[in-house]
Amino acid sequence: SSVSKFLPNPKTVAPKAGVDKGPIHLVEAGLPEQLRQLGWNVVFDGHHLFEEISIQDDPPIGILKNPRQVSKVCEAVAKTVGSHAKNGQLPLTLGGDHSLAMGTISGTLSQYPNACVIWIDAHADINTASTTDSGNIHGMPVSFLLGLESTIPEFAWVKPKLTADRLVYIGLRDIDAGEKRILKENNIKAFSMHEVDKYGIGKVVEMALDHVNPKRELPIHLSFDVDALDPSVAPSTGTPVRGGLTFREGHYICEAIYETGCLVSLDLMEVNPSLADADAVKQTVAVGCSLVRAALGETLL
Ligand code: DIR
Ligand code: MN
Ligand code: MN
Ligand code: MN
Repeated sequence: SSVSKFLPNPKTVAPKAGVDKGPIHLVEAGLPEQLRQLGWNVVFDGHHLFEEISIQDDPPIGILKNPRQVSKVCEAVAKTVGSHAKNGQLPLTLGGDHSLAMGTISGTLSQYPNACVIWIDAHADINTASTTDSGNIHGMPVSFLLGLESTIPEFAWVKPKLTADRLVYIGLRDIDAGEKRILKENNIKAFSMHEVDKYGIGKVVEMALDHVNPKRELPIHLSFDVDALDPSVAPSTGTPVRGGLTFREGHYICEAIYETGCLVSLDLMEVNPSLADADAVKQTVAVGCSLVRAALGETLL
C-alpha cells in the first residue's frame, strides 16, 4: 500500500510461506490507522497474495529457488509501486521477503530515475547466481538491481537502473565472502555494525547520506529489513543475526531519513510471524509498525 500526506498508500506481498503473513499482522496491528493519525491519507490496496501468478512448475534455475514465481511477483510489485509513485503517492511496501525489493526499487526508479537507495540490513543481499550458497533469491536482489547478475532470462525485466554510488548500507554483520568481494570491486559504501559502534548512529547516518545524497536533494528509497535490528528487539524474522541495531538506532535511521524530506518510497521487509512464539511475533510487529511511523514523521517534533 502507499501513503502520501495527501494520497499515498501501503502494499503487501507474499512470495513464500511464513513471511507472507508478516504484512497481514502489520495491517491488523493497525498500521494504516496509525499512519492516518499522523496525517497521511492512506490508500490501502489490500493484501496482494498474487494467487493469479502462482506457478505450479517452477524448478530451480541453477540453485535458485522458485525463480519464476519470485520474478513474476516482483515484476507485479514493480508495476504497482511505479504507478503509486507516479500518482504522487509514497509507496509503502510491507514484506514478504527481501527479494521483493527488486520490484519496489525498480518501481521507484521508474518514476524517480535518480533516486538513491538506503539499505538497512544484517545482510548485503548482493549475491549473484554464481556466488550464492543458499539459492535464496532474497539474498540476491541488489545484484539484479545493479546489473551484476544478467544471465537469467527469467529476470530480464529487472533493468539495472541503480548505480553503485547511489547505494549505501547500514547494519551489516553477516556477509558472504563472495559478497564482500562484490562490495569491494564495485566500491559500494557500507556501514557495518562495527562502524555503528565506532561512530555512533548519528554520525553513520550523516556519512551515509553524505555519500549517496550529499546535497540532500535526491529522492530516497529506504529499504528496511527488520533483521537489521538485534534479535532481542525483532525476533520474528527468517535469518536473525545477533549484534544488531538497538530499538533506538533503528528508529533514529528512520527519523533522520524522514527529516531530509527526500523520502519517496519505503519498504519494511522480513517480518515473519511463523517463526517465533506469540509474544515474539507481537513484539516484532509492534516494532515494525513503529519503524514505519518513525519513517513517516511520527517522532519528530
Ligand atoms: C546469505 C544470507 N547471504 C544468502 N542472506 C540473507 O542466503 O545469500 N539475506 N539471509 O537476507
Ligand atoms: Mn534483506
Ligand atoms: Mn537480512
Ligand atoms: Mn533475507
